[in-house]
Amino acid sequence: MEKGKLAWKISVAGSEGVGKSSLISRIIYNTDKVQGSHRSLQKKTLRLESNGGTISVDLLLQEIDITKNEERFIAGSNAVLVLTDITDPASLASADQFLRYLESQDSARIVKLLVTKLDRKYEAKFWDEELSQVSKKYDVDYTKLSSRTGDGFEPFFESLKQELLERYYEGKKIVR
Ligand SMILES: Nc1nc2c(ncn2[C@@H]2O[C@H](COP(=O)(O)OP(=O)(O)O)[C@@H](O)[C@H]2O)c(=O)[nH]1
Ligand SMILES: [Mg+2]
Repeated sequence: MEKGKLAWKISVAGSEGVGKSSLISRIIYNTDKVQGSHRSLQKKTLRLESNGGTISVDLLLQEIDITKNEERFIAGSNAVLVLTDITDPASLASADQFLRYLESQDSARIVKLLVTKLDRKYEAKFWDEELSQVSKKYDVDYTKLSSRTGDGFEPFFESLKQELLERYYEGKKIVR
């Protein structure tokens, strides 16, 4: 039986308008209606089943505008979600630059590329060809989702939680 209280910091990064606030609302409130302010740290408490016990984890979510020199705030993040808006090619260029910056940091944190506004796929300015190039270049997975409709969100969030949990156990060197 496992007990304990953990806190994982998750940075949601991207250029302005990519959907950072909407994704945080989807994670916390299961809606895309934005409730927090830009720089506030928002919290969601999760109860995760693991090793036959339950662990309580506080997710601390913070928004980072990568075009406004806010990179330093990613310090201490367990995961960084880099967002790019499927309708905005400039946001992919910004994401690419930011992924290069993260790579140069050589940290053990989880990094994911998230392609937002999937509900607007008919207005897409890039698709798998461009995305897989970026994904290969920085060795990060990408997921397409919509914070508006929730499409693609649940499987992504489930696997992120599992990966965070695995990193936690690796860190603690607990053999499973
Ligand atoms: N259609 C659609 N619009 C979205 C989605 N996510 C965000 N938006 C819209 O994009 C705009 C910017 O979103 P916001 O979350 O404030 O972006 P931020 O500047 O990165 O925090 C707002 O008008 C949102 O309603 C989505 O999944 N689908
Ligand atoms: Mg915002």
